[in-house]
Amino acid sequence: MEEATRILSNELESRGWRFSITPLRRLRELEGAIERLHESGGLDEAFYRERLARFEFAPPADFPEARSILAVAVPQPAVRAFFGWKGGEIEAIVPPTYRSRVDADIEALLRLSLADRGHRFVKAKLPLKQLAVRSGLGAYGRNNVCYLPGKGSFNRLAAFFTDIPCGRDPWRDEAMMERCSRCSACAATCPTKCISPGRFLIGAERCLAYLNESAAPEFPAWLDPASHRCLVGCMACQEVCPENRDFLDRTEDAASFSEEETRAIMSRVPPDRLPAALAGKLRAIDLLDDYGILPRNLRALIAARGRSKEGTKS
Ligand code: B12
Repeated sequence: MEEATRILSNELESRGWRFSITPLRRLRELEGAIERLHESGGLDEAFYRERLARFEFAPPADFPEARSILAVAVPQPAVRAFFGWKGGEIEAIVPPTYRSRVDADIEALLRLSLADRGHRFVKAKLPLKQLAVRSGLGAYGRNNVCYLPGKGSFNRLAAFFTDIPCGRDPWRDEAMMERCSRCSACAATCPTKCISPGRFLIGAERCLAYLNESAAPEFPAWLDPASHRCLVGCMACQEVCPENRDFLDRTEDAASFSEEETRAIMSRVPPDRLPAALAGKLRAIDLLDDYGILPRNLRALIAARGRSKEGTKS
């Protein structure tokens, strides 16, 4: 094993992280798969332009020594935030992998493991699930999320161009977990029915995560108002998945917002006028940069809770 790979193996795997190293020439296949889907009309055009046209299938021009793609998978729990509201509290989940600050931890570790030993790495904007699956880190679930063997799907993915040599090429065909051919729990529970039996790809433009990550002022009229359970994203298809059973109880409490703070968020206090303590709490749940979507999402969450209470009474 190459020295750099051995060091990565020690440093990353001792933390429960997983990684793969793929030769750079596989970039063409990553790009080709997305292009083919796009050209065949398999992707909603607005979704493609907004989310997928940003991939960059080449290392930067100032990195001609790049030889491989390093993919890293880091386990992450969901976090819970509490929002004071009308004398009570609203619980809101921020699903695993929204905590983008872990990217800084990954880069810090790579600096220690690689850069300090004369290697270079540069963050790569690539289709990460495809890379993870095709480089052998995991397999697709029926819900289109990538699962690591024995570790479920609550893993944030990241990729880097590096100059470390690739030993054995790990490339393999795209694979779905065997269990998914006998299970349709995710499709049955998806609140927007974006997982459909006749097609492997989810209808991303209908996914609740797509809707509540967007900047649109309102949710579409067709969306069931009872769907909202998370502050952003959605847990439905992953929560019900038998492969995640052992990882559901790891949710961590991250922040408690007073009613005054909740009302400040809902009334769209401009980000630069947010009190420091409130900004700190939003940072603690990694949503300070996405603050603009929170008033709409919180309002929807509060309304959904109200409805479920009414439902319990009747
Ligand atoms: C755009 C995007 C979204 C969009 C679209 C999601 C989607 N399924 O494409 C929206 C906003 C809806 C979204 C939602 C979520 N996302 Co998102 N998202 C992304 C992003 C930026 C790109 C994903 C992408 O390439 N989509 C395009 C499709 C075409 O890619 P694909 O699904 O891999 O498609 C391949 C397969 O379908 C395969 N294929 C086609 N037919 C068949 C048939 C079979 C049998 C098989 C096996 C394969 C196969 O071919 C395709 C091309 O290779 C990535 C970050 C990144 N840079 O990659 C994060 C990312 C995929 N998201 C992530 C997460 C966690 C989520 C959510 C779970 C968040 C949440 N809790 O709400 C949800 C999950 C929704 C879902 N069920 O997929 C994680 C996934 C981590 C993981 N372990 O898999 C990523 C990698 C972010 C990260 N840094 O970790 N996301």
